Amino acid sequence: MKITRVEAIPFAIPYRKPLRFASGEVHAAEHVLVRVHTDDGVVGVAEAPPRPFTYGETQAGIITAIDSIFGPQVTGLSLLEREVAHARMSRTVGNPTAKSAVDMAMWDALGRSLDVSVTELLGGFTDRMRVSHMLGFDEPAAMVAEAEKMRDSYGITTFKVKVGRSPVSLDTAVVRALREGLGDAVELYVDGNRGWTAAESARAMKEMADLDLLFAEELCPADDVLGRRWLVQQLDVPFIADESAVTPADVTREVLGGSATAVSIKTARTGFTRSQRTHHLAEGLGLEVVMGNQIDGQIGSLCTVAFGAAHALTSRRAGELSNFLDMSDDLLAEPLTISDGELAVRPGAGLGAELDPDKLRHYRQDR
Ligand code: MUC
Ligand code: MG
Repeated sequence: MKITRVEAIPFAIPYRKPLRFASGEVHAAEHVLVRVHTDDGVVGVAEAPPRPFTYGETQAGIITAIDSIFGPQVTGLSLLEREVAHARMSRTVGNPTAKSAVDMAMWDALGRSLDVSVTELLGGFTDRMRVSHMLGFDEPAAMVAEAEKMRDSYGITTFKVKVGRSPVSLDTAVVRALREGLGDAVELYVDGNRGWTAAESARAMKEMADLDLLFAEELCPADDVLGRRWLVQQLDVPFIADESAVTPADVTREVLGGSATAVSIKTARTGFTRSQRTHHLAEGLGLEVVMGNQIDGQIGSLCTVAFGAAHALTSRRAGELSNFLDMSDDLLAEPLTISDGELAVRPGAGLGAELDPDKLRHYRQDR
């Protein structure tokens, strides 16, 4: 169970439909496949999705960080020494998706070595999660049509609506159209990706007070410390910290500072080892948790559902598990399927992510 090598492979898969939100837009999944090899011939996999507009990481930067820092730090360790790996990688500030992909590929390799699933290793609470679909910026009619398609084709009944545009009426009109078009049976929440000011957020939330929202996420920047605290205090729904709370320490700071009352856990940026810490912290503080999506492909979505299904708190709410539906293809030999609004954990060892070698050959960018 000793790590002999860590590979970081760039690949690119176009999106069928770009996703647009207040902090950026995505047209192609230019991600990094990470493979952790062991001396027993076991290979663990994970996927790092660079989000330059959120964390400053790029595809080339992730590869360099893994090849030159994180890969060498874990090579020679046993898969059972995940806390040593975490301590070594944590010495470097930032680079959350690079570190997380290495961490998750180690857990996958461990599951494969022990012949148990990662969900069982982490906690084994359940084997599936309800799915929340993310709706990117568009006209109200197009966003309603997209939500109806997701409900009718996949049984999805929870939607996260991207907001944060000016004037706020552009977005409040969308949320109203969704509630009127889809009725009371669906769950709706909003994510501003820091696009509004605290005052715009307050105005928008007042305008939407009758729309029965579940949560509000990162409507304004956490750097506007007093404005954000003022906003959060007047809301009657939990306020989710997403990109403002990458590490467990960030979560503590945001929550104790009154700037958030719930947390988004994204395995793409906290792996499994750090996500466990955030989960335990959320449980201790009594926070709602949503399993978020960093616009992951299918391997990343398997990581999210593997972690989310492992605990009661992380599987209570619908998880953001459907962004891969917007991609034109993927690397898995057997594609993920969402039915009756749920995504199941893959049975079998590790994450159950078997890659299609032809697809990897086709989409990889390094040869
Ligand atoms: C989200 O929840 O914000 C958009 C940017 C990112 O890093 O993740 C997505 C979704
Ligand atoms: Mg968010």
